[in-house]
Amino acid sequence: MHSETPTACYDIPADRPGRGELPAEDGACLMEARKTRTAVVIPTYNEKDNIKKITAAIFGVLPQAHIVIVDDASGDGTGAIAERLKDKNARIHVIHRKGERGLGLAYIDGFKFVLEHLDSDYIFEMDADLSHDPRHLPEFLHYARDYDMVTGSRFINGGTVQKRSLWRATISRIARWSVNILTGMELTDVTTGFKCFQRPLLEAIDLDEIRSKGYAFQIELSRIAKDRGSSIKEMPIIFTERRAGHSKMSAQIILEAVFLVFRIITQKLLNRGA
Ligand SMILES: Nc1nc2c(ncn2[C@@H]2O[C@H](COP(=O)(O)OP(=O)(O)OP(=O)(O)O)[C@@H](O)[C@H]2O)c(=O)[nH]1
Ligand SMILES: [Mg+2]
Repeated sequence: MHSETPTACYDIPADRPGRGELPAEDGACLMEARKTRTAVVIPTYNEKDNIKKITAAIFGVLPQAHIVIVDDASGDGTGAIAERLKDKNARIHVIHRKGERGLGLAYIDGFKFVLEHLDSDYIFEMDADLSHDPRHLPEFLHYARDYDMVTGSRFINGGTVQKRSLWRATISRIARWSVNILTGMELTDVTTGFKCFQRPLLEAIDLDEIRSKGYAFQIELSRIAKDRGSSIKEMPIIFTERRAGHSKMSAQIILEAVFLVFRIITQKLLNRGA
């Protein structure tokens, strides 16, 4: 369910230029966001320099939120730091995953934890590396009242990518074009990991059916939401390249995304033929 009529302070003019400032300063919207029951799921793998900063920044905006850190046995001690943060704040929860590592697998465990143990009406996914600015959270929540899924886009009007290297920008552009052309997703930012879901959407999805383990998870989840006829809102975000820690991007992760695209195409053709 969604209404096209702007309802409050975060409505963004279509011609808004790439902006350097964030809108979370709006007191009324911030107060509104702070009344929501919200959980933020953060997957971590070797994020020792970021995990404390990102949790503090989230609580700075939404003190009532629950934060679920899903760590994949990081070798740099991220899991132990997360445990210490949890001891100081009952709203922090930590899942220590063992066995096969993967961003998608971590998100699935994080979502299941929220659905099982927390009463959150809105559930976010967000990176730990400070690329996603928590000051966007109230704006997501504003839209999430009306849309099943709100997804942050770096590439629509008003969105920006700061400090991106040329090769990352090129890979990202090729990925975006091919996924959209080949699968008909019609999203400007198919691989974004900054999203907010209404609880009923995640409850309705069979999370165990998601097969992507790496970044392809983002594409697969958006695809599932779209196939279900969910209402989706893309919202501009300011994305800043990570300053600390290392990227986990690998050839294997890119290949998985390529195979997912072909899986979606095959499925579409089979459905057409049936
Ligand atoms: N639990 C878990 N988290 C992961 C895994 N791979 C990546 N992450 C986390 O997923 C988020 C996104 O990963 P990044 O490495 O930042 O990916 P990226 O944004 O494409 O790459 P950067 O250019 O380094 O920012 C971060 O919070 C990572 O710590 C994994 O295998 N397991
Ligand atoms: Mg990152």
